[in-house]
Amino acid sequence: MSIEQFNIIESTLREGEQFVGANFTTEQKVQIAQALDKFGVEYLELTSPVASPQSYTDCMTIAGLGLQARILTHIRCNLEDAKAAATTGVDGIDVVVGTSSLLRTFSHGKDIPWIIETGREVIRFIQDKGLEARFSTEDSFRSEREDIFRIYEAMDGLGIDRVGIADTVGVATPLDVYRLIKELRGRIAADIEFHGHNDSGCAIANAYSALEAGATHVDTSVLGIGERNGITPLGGFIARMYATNRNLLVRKYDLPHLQTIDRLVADTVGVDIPFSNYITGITAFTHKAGVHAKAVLNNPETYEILKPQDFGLTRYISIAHRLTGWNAVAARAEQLDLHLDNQDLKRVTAHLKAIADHRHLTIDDVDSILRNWIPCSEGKEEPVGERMAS
Ligand code: HCA
Ligand code: CU
Repeated sequence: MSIEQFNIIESTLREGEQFVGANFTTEQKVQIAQALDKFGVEYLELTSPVASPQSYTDCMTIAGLGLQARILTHIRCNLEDAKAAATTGVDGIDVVVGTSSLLRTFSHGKDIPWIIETGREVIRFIQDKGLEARFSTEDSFRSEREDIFRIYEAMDGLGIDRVGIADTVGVATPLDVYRLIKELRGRIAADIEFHGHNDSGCAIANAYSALEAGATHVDTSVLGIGERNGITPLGGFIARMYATNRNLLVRKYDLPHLQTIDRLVADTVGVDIPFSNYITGITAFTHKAGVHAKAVLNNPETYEILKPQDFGLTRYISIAHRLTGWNAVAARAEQLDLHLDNQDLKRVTAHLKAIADHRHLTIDDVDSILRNWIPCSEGKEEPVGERMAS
């Protein structure tokens, strides 16, 4: 399957609820689900209905909204959990079990034959209910390869819809992900999902690598929220796919809606959108150095792989600093409808740089200096420079 067939499994309402600041009310969950559905993600994953009474009713509420996205819930490898999940009206059930020796020893205490036998029972139950079934091995990258292949092959033998590879602790590199998924792709027929944590900063690259190796589904959450520092962020993943092929890979999503979604989730969980956030961070489309500013003014593609207007955003060229250049200052003068010739623009730029070496300069300072600049042509001989602000 080619990379453009990928699906997003948006897990803000499951993994994201495991973020320390997340305590969603039903109304907030509905709002987030609707916003993500408007954006166009293919799936929404919800917290297990057995987590709490509200979690159960929230699954029913969201499954009953009539959204375009398919609704999944996430359970342990356990028939009782599956029975509860099957009564909520969701379209599918994601089953997860720890397969690393650490988790087998210190979490559930079960061995691989137990996992396969119980997994089969749970998946058959889900299939009998006519629901989409997925089976995932938690901490896949610290599990024995042969163990997880045995598990996936057993599940594939049941005709399961999808299996999941989870980098639960964010330890994998893009090459690790590529190799594991490539090998799995050669062994099974089911779709393959990738879920990657971001502890070492590889979550987006790993998700991309998973798709290159033949994965079909990628888990994301808004702003990447989740356990610890979270998982592949929706916006960053979209930026990655856009940068690869904007027309082929992200046209299916409502890109300008991303800023509303990031803002909504940031406000809901009580954090700011980081300045460095993909696409929606305050500096994502800000250019500073004179050399950059000049080139971007001539052709934005020189320093932008993402077009801000595709996301309903605008670029900003910062000029109030010592690295400024006269082309950027010229653009500002034009915005202010001031007519200064190149010689004046160069002089005023030199003046701005000299000031910025001594004190903090603001855009208001720059505007005022530009407005009060006495053009050379008005002066008698040599540069007259800045007029006293009245
Ligand atoms: C969890 C762990 C999980 C599961 C991922 C998956 C992980 O249950 O909190 O179901 O594929 O990171 O392993 O989020
Ligand atoms: Cu996770």
